[in-house]
Amino acid sequence: MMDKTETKTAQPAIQTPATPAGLALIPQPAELAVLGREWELKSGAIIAYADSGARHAAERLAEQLRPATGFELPVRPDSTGDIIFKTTNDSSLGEEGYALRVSDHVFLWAPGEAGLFYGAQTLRQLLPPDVYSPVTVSRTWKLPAVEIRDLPRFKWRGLMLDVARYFMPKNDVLKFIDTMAALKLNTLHWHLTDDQGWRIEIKKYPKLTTVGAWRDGTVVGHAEQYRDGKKPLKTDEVRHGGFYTQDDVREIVDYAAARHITIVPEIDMPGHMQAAIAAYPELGCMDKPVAVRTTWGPWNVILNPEDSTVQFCKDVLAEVMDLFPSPYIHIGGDEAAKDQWESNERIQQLREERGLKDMHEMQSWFIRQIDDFLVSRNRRLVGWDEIAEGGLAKNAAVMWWRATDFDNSGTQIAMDAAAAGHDLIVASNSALYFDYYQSKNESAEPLAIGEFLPLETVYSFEPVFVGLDEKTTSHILGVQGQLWAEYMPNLKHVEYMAFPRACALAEIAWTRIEHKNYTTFLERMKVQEKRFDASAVNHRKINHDAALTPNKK
Ligand code: TNX
Repeated sequence: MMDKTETKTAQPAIQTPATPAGLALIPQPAELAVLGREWELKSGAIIAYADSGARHAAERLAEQLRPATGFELPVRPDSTGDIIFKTTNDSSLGEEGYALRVSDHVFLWAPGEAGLFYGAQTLRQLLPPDVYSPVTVSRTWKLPAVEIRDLPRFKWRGLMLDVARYFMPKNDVLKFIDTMAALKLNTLHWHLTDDQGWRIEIKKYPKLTTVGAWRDGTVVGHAEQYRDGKKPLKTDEVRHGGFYTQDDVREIVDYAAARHITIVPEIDMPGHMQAAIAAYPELGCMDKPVAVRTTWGPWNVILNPEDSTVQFCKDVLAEVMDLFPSPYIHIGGDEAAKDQWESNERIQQLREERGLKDMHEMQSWFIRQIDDFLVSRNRRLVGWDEIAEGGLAKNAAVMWWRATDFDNSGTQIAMDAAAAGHDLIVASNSALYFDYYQSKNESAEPLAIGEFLPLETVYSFEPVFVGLDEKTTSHILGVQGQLWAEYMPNLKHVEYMAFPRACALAEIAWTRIEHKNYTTFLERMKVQEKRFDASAVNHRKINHDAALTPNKK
């Protein structure tokens, strides 16, 4: 029963989904047929893997099902069992696709381990939401008999997590990874450094963490009220900080990899570097030392562009590359104000020596040094879209945050980048900035950076928007939601801002446009909210009575 015939006969029966009642899959799969029966997971169930390539996925599912069911669920190398995993060479499923048939047993097949893992995540969603509970729930575990064939639309399905503004303990990061993986997201862009804190141990520069990981206080309330000297800055004077040791990083990277999540580390440069300059003042442009920053917002402190500073960045990145196998290394490049360069005689002299026209060219020069270094180590640079003007290696990727689908104002950035050979990750601040308010009624929400980004705006965002030419479209790797954490002091708060909007993101990233539907999404979210409750993931409750009235929540 486990031969190729089964794989083949599964295919023709399947129709495209209209989200049959009771199935609450997020993201919605490509093809789905409900067979009208039920299957029960019983305490004696055996999980089998038919070949060694299917072993990890089988073990991971057993591990995910044990806590809530309390079942032993032995995992065996076998081609028969109650839940059977098998790798196949069905290339129509792509690198990450899978097929799942639940009939008198569960059969899950895929060309690769990622697909088997995603199939197992779908299987979990077919079970009652209690299956996400970390403690045993005594009940029956029935699921509908179905046939599913599924594969993602985009290969970059990301969330950016900012742990520089507030340190997030290791176990919280692991929990966040679990929540992402259950939604078939596969990229965690980890913003590890910024003006307010340096969060990764670098052996060659110990002061980055002994000094740079700690700040003496945090601005009280909204930073905007102090901007331009409106009021004297008030901080809570509570020391805040923390960092990941290299062992912590390895553990987190492995944990993510086991869940098919690539962690893309970001070391932001040449701006957003005040924490490093606090640790090593010689990296900066000022005569006086600075402290790790205690407030938020764009800022003018910047690295100097000396060769020695470029070398520092390379040394840091060399250690980063030893820890992160990601093909992409993010070097920031955003919001680097040039006033400290403009007003500095030594830097003006450097600019002339290097034959550069202005300080924008100086920034490009800086980023290009780093690009060459990453390329020499077989990695690809990725940076915020400010880097796009700088003549980078063709395979550098651009994180396109100024993407706006409503007025095309950011379109040129993407077209120019694609014309220069760069891939794009759509990280639009008009649709994918999850640090923005979830309600127009700001006083009913926890303090946020500003703006308004309701769930429906996220859901209806189309990353391949009207106005992009074919070449640009072909360069879009995928999409990413941003969790800038200025106003998110802990995981609970990060989760509140992330969910449910990251569920909408998962559907943009995975589901084909013709299968997206906001009405059924909201229905499915009713069950997803129960899954979040069962796994103690904080989330902003959807007001289901008002949810279909746009922008009135
Ligand atoms: C801009 S968009 C930033 C971040 C802030 C964010 C807040 C970008 C590349 N940089 O430094 O945290 O706005 O929304």
